[in-house]
Amino acid sequence: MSKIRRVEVLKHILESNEQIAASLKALWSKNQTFVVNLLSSPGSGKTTLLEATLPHLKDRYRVAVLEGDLETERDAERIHALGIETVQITTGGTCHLEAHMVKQGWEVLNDKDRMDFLFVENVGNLVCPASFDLGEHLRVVLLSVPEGDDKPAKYPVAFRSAQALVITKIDLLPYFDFDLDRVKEEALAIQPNLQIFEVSAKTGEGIRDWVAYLEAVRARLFDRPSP
Ligand SMILES: Nc1nc2c(ncn2[C@@H]2O[C@H](COP(=O)(O)OP(=O)(O)OP(=O)(O)O)[C@@H](O)[C@H]2O)c(=O)[nH]1
Ligand SMILES: [Mg+2]
Repeated sequence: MSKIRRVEVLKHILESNEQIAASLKALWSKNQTFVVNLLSSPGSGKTTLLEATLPHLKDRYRVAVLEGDLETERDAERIHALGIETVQITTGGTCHLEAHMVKQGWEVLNDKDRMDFLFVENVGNLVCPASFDLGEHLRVVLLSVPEGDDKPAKYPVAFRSAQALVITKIDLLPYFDFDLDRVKEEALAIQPNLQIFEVSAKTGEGIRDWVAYLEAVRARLFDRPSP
């Protein structure tokens, strides 16, 4: 297994984020690479959700991960330990990923034109990443039980722009005053089409439904059955 590659992004001033995102999306769609953008506050469980998800996909699909962080390769090391090709994108202070950064990360993947799934873990932040299209096919917002059940209404942009909400760390429900119904109601008031999942990476609860959803959306999009 090759080592983790690290991309320190350069400023890109020639094309707008929208232009780059649109060209990436066209390319990924042509290659049938299903791209998933995960966004949430720091510590909501993005990397842990990937660690629980990827073992269900990696033997049947070609999978790669782009890890966005301000600093360090810690998340990339965790994914790389699963035997999955990973590129760490360090933004050097920028609180979100932009399409040109993702393009630079994707370009160094060994098998970039032959991926079935590409997961992008955005920088931990529930505000800024929501405003940047990365050309993804699916945007997923995570909300963990310890963060509190009032967050969808307080941070609506992330929830409005996503197609799926994953409520994480549900094994902690007995210890927090977290009203699942309230979260679902508020999130659906902001984005009525949200698909909502309740998962615990710790116990494995809900992971299979989440994985089945990812496979189904990919198959529907590219109009061919899962292998
Ligand atoms: N109890 C419990 N803890 C969890 C679960 N998922 C994640 N955690 C813990 O939450 C902490 C943060 O998880 P990460 O996956 O690193 O969170 P992240 O969203 O990737 O964080 P950033 O990349 O820094 O934004 C870790 O200590 C995890 O072990 C879960 O389902 N249950
Ligand atoms: Mg992480």
